Amino acid sequence: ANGPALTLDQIGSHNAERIDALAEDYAALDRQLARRGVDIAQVKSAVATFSVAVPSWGAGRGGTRFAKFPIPGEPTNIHEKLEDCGLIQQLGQVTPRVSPHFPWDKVSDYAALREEAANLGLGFDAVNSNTFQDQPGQAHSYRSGSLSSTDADVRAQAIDHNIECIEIGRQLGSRALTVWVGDGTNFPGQQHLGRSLDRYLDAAAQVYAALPGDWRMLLEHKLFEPAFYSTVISDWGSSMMAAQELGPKAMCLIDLGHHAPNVNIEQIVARLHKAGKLGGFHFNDSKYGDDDLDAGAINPHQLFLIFNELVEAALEPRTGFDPAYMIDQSHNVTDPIESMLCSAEAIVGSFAKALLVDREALRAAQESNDAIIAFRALRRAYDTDVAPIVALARAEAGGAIDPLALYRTLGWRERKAQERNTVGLGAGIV
Ligand code: LRH
Ligand code: MN
Ligand code: MN
Repeated sequence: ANGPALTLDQIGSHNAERIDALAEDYAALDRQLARRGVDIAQVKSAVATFSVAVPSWGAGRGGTRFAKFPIPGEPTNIHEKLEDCGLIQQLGQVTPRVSPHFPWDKVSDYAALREEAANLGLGFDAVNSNTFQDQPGQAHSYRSGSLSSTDADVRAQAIDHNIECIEIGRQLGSRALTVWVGDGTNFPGQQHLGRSLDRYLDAAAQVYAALPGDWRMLLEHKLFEPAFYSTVISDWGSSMMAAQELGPKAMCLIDLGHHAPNVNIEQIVARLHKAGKLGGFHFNDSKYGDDDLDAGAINPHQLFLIFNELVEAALEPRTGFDPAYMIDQSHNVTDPIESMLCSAEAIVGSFAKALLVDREALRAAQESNDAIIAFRALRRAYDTDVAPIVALARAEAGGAIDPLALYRTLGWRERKAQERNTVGLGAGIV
């Protein structure tokens, strides 16, 4: 079996060259934060406990409806994807789990796959089902929907697939099923808006019934694409309604790109938390739609505000508050390993910044309706460069002080280009 890609020596000598400068920056930040009444060590230990899962599908180069431009050495199957994710984890030490997608990641022996991942230092996060595409040899088409189809045989096939995903996830040590359906319409009148939701709820309840006791079912809403007039689970309202109807194990998952432009996502976080239904995230960023750009690349302030709500939520936890953090991105122009390293850093950095908010000052300003001081409490935290905290936490966990720089010295893609099959050209999201 393949073991870790990097030797401890490689990381050790990389860090040795950088640790003195990092220690200086950390000490300066320590003094600055101490003046603000913040204990840097506490922030660093909270950062050290944070993790976010990477998507198996994000390890390959993404594409659009128009084209995909593969790179030499990109992974072509789950084994190679795990290898790349293992390297990301070794370098960054914040992404110890992979979220798989089925049937894309289908293999014949899942116990062996779990072991293969473990040898690379990885576990598995939520399993994602796929009833938004037809697969070769499939009995019924999803062209008119899946869990909400008007055809009972199609619904049964979609239910079976989700139950099969749970079964696979069980073998992989996963504890959540993420369900996103592409179901919806392109024309007013195409489907009965109420009845399609009823059919979805009925079918989803059959999937829910197959969940093991300690599992969660994460419902992912999305307002458009591939359906461009209406989708069945279009927004957090429909998602929450469905989660409430299904039961306590059903929770809502927020994919940041699945909203109309300028929607206040941080408020959605607060609302779902209030209802005890905040299940998890697919982190990414977007400018126009479900762009699947790298987390924090377009609107890092929004990412910070979302983490600010998560820190608030943790201070007033509801039953079952334990959101699943996952990345969901499409890397069309970058090396996916580099994108995921940088995105994970942006995500954990936003968390670190949210921890710096002076909550007492914020609360007092909120209570006295002092808008500018309330905003300043947030802005001060957002403006702080937390890189030394994140880098030191990473180095102490065994990762690289500058993961991207170390990755660039490895010649990883060049080596993999010799070993791996070439990816075919063509359109497609993965
Ligand atoms: C849908 C989505 C969903 C899918 C993934 C490939 O847009 O965000 O999470 O499973 O993309
Ligand atoms: Mn998603
Ligand atoms: Mn999406």
